[in-house]
Amino acid sequence: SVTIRRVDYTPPAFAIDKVELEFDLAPLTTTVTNRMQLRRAPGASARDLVLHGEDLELVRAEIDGKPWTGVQVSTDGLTVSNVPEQPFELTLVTTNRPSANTSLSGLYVSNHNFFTQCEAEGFRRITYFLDRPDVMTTYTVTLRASRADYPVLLSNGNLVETGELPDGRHFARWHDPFPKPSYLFALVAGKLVAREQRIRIRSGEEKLLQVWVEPHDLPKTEYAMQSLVHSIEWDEERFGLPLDLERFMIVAVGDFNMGAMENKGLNIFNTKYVLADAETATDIDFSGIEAVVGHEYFHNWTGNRVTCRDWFQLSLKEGLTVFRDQEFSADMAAAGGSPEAAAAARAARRIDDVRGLRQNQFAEDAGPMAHPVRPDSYVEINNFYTMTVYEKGAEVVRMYQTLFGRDGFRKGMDLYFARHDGQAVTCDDFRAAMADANQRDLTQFERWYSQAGTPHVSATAQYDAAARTFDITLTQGYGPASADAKATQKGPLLIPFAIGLVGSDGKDLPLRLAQDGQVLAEPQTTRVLELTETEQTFRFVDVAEEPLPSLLRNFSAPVIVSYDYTDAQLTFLFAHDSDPFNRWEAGQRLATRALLSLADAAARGDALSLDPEIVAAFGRVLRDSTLAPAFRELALTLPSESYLAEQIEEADPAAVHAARLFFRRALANGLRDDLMAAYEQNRVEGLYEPSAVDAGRRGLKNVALSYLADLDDPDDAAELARAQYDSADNMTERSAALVTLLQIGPSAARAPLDDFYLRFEKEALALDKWFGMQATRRGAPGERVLDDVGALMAHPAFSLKNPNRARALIFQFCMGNAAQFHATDGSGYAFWAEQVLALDAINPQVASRLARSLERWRKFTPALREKMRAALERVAAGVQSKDVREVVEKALA
Ligand code: B3K
Ligand code: ZN
Repeated sequence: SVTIRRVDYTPPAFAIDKVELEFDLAPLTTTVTNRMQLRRAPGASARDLVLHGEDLELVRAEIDGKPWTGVQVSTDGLTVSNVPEQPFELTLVTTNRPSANTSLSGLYVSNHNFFTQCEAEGFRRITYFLDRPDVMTTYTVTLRASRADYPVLLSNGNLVETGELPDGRHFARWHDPFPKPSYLFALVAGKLVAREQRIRIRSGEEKLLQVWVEPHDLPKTEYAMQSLVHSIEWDEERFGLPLDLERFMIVAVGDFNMGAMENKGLNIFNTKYVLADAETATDIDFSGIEAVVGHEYFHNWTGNRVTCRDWFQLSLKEGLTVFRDQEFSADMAAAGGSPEAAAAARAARRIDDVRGLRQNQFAEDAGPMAHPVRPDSYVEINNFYTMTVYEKGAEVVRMYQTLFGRDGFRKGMDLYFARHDGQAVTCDDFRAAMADANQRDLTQFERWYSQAGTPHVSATAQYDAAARTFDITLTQGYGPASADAKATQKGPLLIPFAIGLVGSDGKDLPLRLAQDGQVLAEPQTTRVLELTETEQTFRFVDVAEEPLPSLLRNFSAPVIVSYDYTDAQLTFLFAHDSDPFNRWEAGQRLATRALLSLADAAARGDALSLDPEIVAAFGRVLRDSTLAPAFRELALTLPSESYLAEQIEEADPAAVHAARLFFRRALANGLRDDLMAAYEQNRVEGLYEPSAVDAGRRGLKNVALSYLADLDDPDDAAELARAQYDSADNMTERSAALVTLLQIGPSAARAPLDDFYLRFEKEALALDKWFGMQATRRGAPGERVLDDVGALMAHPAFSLKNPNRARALIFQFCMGNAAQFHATDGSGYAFWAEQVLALDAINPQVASRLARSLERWRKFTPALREKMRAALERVAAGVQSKDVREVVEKALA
């Protein structure tokens, strides 16, 4: 397979002044007529024009209206030889086969309707083109199809003409006035209906918003529409960025490879991120919709108006847009509450985001697929839509805001748009805008883009009572990494390191840094230190008592911090730290340390025990009614088994599972009454609302229920869960009750599981939950959940072709049920290999995601490792796609 390298970038040899596309849509064979106005790029002299194309049938080629015979078709494109010196018109007629397209890339059919997905390189499956993001042009698109079968015909931009054609066909013509790269092209055709809303933006212009779905789903579109309206308002308010088209459309599709796609003016969404009502969607689903609607909408500026020069720059749009959606979600959660409630809601969002980053991105960064935020090479670009590019990329963007403040960040954004609107640019251009707008040299900051691996910062402290000084020494470096990742690690990073000093009364001490020289009018209680050297000491002066440092507040940089806290110190911070993130973090450190030593004991076969002080510390937070329920829920949620395994040199998933279960039981037995009280006090009465406050209460209540189910005697919990299931008027309560019953045991869950199925038989997204909760069920000792998964694969409602369904059952088992997946007999790995190969033949992008669940195989005990290697080798021997091949070859290398 061919490796594409960033250093090999060359500008395109041709420019496309405009393009007109005509589609004669039919499921078996669709004909595309593509008329491009081409010219040589300045300074370019190539005789031949080389276009990308895949799985296309060329019918005809013309230049300036005359047949052109100098064309050569290959498996990945078309070469047009000896094209004219002067600008010319190239017409290409091709056909493709939408209903046979199971890859869901390019033009495909889902439930009898047509959809497209072009990012990253799907447009070349629609027509021959310069399918690269730095070729931007304006599109006029004519869609022709049977009116009866495809009454709705949509594409990017503005609708300019519609009309009738012979034989029951009709057409619609769309024009997008904004030049765009081909990956942002989209069309949709079919039997769809729209929820519509008109809004007036700040300029006074009126805009039409539409959310298109299948007719029976129309009642489930209210929240998506509301989220879109909020997104538009927020981007004008926070960044001064208006909606630039007359209309903005969202379309939902049931078969989709990922979450959603930001096609200009015509976002296409996985139904999962559009459809919701109280009965079928959980609080988490609602907040996912808000985040993804926001994310795709925000791409309109960060991605579409300013796009990427090449795919190595992907984080330019993705890291920035994730950061924007995180800020949007935090602002939405905080809206309307008291300052304290707002701060708590914000903190809960931050904790959630960081937990995801640490659990998944840190593991990626330590494994064989580790790559910098701006990768240096790839075989298949679709494999690089990663946690590193997205989530670590978002942290990198967040660091500019941490360094320069909100206003400084906004200045940088304004300059970025002033310089680059309408262009395809690089991560360096973004960094330069931030640097220039804030008059800062950000040369060193570049390393955040080019170095792979998670930085480690270790801290040591020294208090001098006589001199009243407190010295904190920070040392940065990297942990173990692959040779490729190591090769990128060239020097120290600029790390914004937020710190507070906590006094013996639990309150923050005022901070004065020695190098400041003068007393600040308002002494700060959190200070962002700028760590730039490998080792650096910062001195605080006038420190009245020996403080406890609160390190990396609000997770000010995506690093791992080590400091030699005692359990008592962590317990103190868990009870007092004014920074809610670090308050949560202290609990996580305390739990992680205990869990790792429990896992160690379990692996050795020793008896397990947990210090009652730790249970008591969690009890205090659980009972503290001054803390937001959402925060308490997060504080009570232990690090996942996969996160814990990642902290161990040679992980034994069974031991980790036993440790976590032991810890949960200790909390349940020790805090039974408090958990009961939390359950009772956080019932939410009245009409269901997916607000952050109500969701927080339900979350705490359901986490309490789940602990109660781990009591030695779970009968009370079972009764509560059954009652909750029966009386639930919303999916959050109903699914939490059912998951708890499954945790107690399959027999407790049998009846409600059947009820759930019958109730939601026709609701695809709810049925995904039904599959998912069975795949992630804990399983009694010696029980094989895989047997259930196998049986569910044969269920008439299961289909490997539908990505959501495959993810619900197969991915959930392989990625969300560590103890069962890593069964010592290797059955989980054999199942994985079989499913990766089966999916590979249908949909390489989906297969490749699943393939990644074995990439950390070297981290496990020798016995498991060998079985994993065998499974990887089996896939390597049978793989078809370069997507999966890249993943397994890198894993085995
Ligand atoms: N930009 C798309 C992702 C496309 C993935 C292609 N394999 C969605 C998003 O990040 O908003
Ligand atoms: Zn995105």
